[in-house]
Amino acid sequence: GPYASDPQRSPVLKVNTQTPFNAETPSVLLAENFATPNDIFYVRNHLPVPRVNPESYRLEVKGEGVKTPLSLSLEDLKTEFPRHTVTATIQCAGNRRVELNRVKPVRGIPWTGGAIGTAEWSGARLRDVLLHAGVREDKIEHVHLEGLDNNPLTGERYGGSIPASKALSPSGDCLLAYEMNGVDIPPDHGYPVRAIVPGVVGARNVKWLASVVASKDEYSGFWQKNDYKGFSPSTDWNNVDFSTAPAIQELPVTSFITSPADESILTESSGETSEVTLRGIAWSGGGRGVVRVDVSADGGSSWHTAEIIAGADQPYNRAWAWVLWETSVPLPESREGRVELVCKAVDRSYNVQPESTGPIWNLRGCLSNAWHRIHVHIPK
Ligand code: MTE
Ligand code: MO
Repeated sequence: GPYASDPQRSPVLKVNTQTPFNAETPSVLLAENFATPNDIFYVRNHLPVPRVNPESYRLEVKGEGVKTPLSLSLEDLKTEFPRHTVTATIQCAGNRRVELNRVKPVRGIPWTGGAIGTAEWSGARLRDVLLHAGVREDKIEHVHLEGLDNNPLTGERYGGSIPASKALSPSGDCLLAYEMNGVDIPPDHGYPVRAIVPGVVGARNVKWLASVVASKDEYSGFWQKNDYKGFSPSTDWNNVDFSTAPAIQELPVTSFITSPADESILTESSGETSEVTLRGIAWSGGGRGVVRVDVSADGGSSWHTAEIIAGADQPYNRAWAWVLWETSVPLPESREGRVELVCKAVDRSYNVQPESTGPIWNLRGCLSNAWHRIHVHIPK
């Protein structure tokens, strides 16, 4: 079948679907490393993985918005443009979808919290390549990014677009990346070239990149126009009109407790029953960066500010990567039984996470960023 040439994967990944392959990083492993190891980085594929010959690979740079269309080999991309490295977090729009599903059913892969990861990406700047093609900066509004993967039945390719201002901004840090954490990008993550659009939803970080098109118009494909959008909790599948909402680009602030694991039992012997040590991740889109993470062991009556243990020193408005955080919290006096632990983050614009999932419920289960709540059990 069309999936026969999909690559081997790590057994550590938590698989949601095999064909296409969709799997997340077990959330207890997320905060173990600042850069997520490639083999346990979540995979979100809509289609079979295209196997690309690096010798014959070409990236087409074209569209009404460029004076000189380019057809670049992998070698051209590596040798004709300065190599630029960016540490960026990528998150799927549907990460934490299961929490919305508890309110009311939503459509989509039931990601828990592991459809997010951070890597050091290296490649040519998208801006440099567009300038080399003689981009007409004042004539374009969008840059289309289209992949080589296509639907075996219809031939439709995966693609999306980003605002031209993001693609062209020197501080936007968009890449045509050929390396992930210092090695060739693995087949599942877009070999040989993928777009990295820091601070922007995973869906626009197009893998197995075939073309870059400078245009007046937004990309017209399904995943740009009829998916990856947010709606009111009152919008359902009978009344939804996808043309009324803008495509998701920058993601909202989020945080997640990665340890202890949800529903775990704290033990007397490890000294965990008077206080508990929490660890996790926090991130915001648009390069806004996380300035604070608060944790509560009493449902949000009192808060403890966590220590940012990695990622605190990122540049203003270019904080593309997550932070890792840790803190110890005293457990409540009457602490037998089940205790709720909560975290919430604040980003550089002082945006906060919503307290609950109800008011942010949407039919497609995107943008799930409420306070993260877990439960631990304390034996009598
Ligand atoms: N690019 C192509 N060509 N095909 C895809 O299916 N999935 C997108 C994006 N880029 C996709 C793609 C989505 S929805 C996400 S969340 C990210 O890739 C996931 O990137 P990863 O698999 O490297 O984690
Ligand atoms: Mo995604």
